[in-house]
Amino acid sequence: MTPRLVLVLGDQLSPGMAALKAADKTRDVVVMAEVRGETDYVPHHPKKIAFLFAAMRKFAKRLEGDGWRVAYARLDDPENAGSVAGELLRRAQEVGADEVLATEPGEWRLIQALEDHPLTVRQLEDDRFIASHREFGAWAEGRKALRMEYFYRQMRRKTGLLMGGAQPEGGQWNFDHDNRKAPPKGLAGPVPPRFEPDETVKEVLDLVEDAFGNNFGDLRPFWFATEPEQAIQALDHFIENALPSFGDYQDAMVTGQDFLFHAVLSVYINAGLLDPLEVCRRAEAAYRTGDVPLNAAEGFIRQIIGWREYVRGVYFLEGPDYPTRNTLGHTRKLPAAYWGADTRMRCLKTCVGATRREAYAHHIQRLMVTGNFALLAGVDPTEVHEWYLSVYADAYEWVEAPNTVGMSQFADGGVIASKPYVSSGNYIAKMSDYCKTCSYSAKVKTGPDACPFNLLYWHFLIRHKDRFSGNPRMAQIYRTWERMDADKRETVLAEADAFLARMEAGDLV
Ligand code: FAD
Ligand code: DLZ
Ligand code: SF4
Repeated sequence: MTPRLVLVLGDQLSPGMAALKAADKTRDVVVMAEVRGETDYVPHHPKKIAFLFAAMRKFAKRLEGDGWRVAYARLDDPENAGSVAGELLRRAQEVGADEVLATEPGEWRLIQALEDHPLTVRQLEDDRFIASHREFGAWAEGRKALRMEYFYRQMRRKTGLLMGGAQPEGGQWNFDHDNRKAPPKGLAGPVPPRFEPDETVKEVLDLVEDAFGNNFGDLRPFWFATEPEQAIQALDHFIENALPSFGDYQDAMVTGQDFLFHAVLSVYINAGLLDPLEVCRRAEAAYRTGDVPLNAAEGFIRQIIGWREYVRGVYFLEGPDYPTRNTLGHTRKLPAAYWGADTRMRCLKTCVGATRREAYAHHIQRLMVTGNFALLAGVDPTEVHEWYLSVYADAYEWVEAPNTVGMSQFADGGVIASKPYVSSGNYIAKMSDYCKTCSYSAKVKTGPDACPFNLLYWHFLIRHKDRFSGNPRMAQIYRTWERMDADKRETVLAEADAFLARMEAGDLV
């Protein structure tokens, strides 16, 4: 029988992928490829590229050990066709195939490339998720607003996670009010396990250093897990050492603590090294044995079966134009500080520094520091989107775009967020220790020492007054503005304009 090709992408490293399940190892040939088309569509962090290449090479070896024929292209293979579509064509000619089995990619760009491909490509739904496209579509159908909380409850019922019969464990669906504590002095979390590079990883590190050494981000030290057994070790370590405090300090930000009590597992879950449901079952088991409090287990499980599934549903429901939306009409260029240029804003400097070192920042750093600042400053959301897609090791468009374009930049006009996630310096001062060493002051509202977040907060709200003043959840904020002295209001807006002008001129701000 004519062989078929079985496409396995860099973030499809699970043995149970739909395309592999549908294929026949005695007949078909698996195609995997390190290609410029994927490494260069945005300038990915070198750690992200190294992680994927190393994990891909190890996955390919396992498939071979399992009896599959694998046609694997390394980045420096002279015959490398340079793109996923090109590699499929090349391999089809090599083995005489004219049909491809693929698992649907997590990005419209690639879905389109497979649809337009000259070979016949069957794209099978990626069933590593709890909700199928059809299920999410049915849930969304006819709803005025797609609020995560209601979808999450459906996922709890479906999976049975933290359920006591038909009722949620502890009598409540959501324990968020017990979470989000401000960090006490000296708060420190456990460090995730670090995996020493083996020969495969070392070889990839050298390649990535040569080929992507100029990309933003530190390649070394490289310590990510690159195979499932290591990722399981990272999961066990998290559940034992960090999960018990996960809920309490989920929103805290502490200098020198890049990870606090976060899982640092998205990089593995999104590439297929860990199964999301299995991760949740282990967290639930730790709650049932009394090792983890309910607010922590529930908070963590909600992120995975709630937020993660929900943002994916939105990405596919909204369609290919979603990442380019710009409802607020923002056009400013992304400030150079996002690529490591010096800034006096300690919070921004710290979060970009962690991003550069680790290809990681936790949710509140992404949302309330880098995201918040870009939104307040009116940065073009497409530039913001491309930055997040580049710099984080866990970033693929299906999960990154709804979080950035939707949740963080409100560029989708409120599909995901019911109001924009903006705050003045107060929030960062409360939830972090960054302001203590900043050359601005979060307590100061105007003048040379005023925290830029304080100035830009009002600037944003006034720029978009027509859109937001009618939002019942924001009415109180606008009333506060109206009560402010007229001279002060004028000063705030003039100083915000001056700050933005200095930033655009490349001054140190
Ligand atoms: P934890 O905080 O420990 O959470 C546990 C798990 O829950 C994560 O591993 C992840 O699988 C899941 N999760 C938590 N929040 C979300 C969320 N909002 N959306 C989807 N899954 C979630 N997450 C990505 O996986 N890839 C991205 O490219 C990405 N881009 C983001 C961009 C912005 C602007 C924002 C605000 C958030 C983004 N997130 C993204 C969501 C979140 O910040 C990361 O999932 C989280 O920081 C990963 O670190 P962790 O594993 O330590 O997560
Ligand atoms: C992110 C990425 C990178 C940097 N490189 C590759 C690659 O060389 N080969 C590959 O198959 N996949 C890579 N990926 C992951 C893809 O970009 C990802 O599959 C799509 O963005 C869809 O999620
Ligand atoms: Fe950031 Fe403002 Fe605090 Fe400085 S004072 S760290 S700019 S929030």
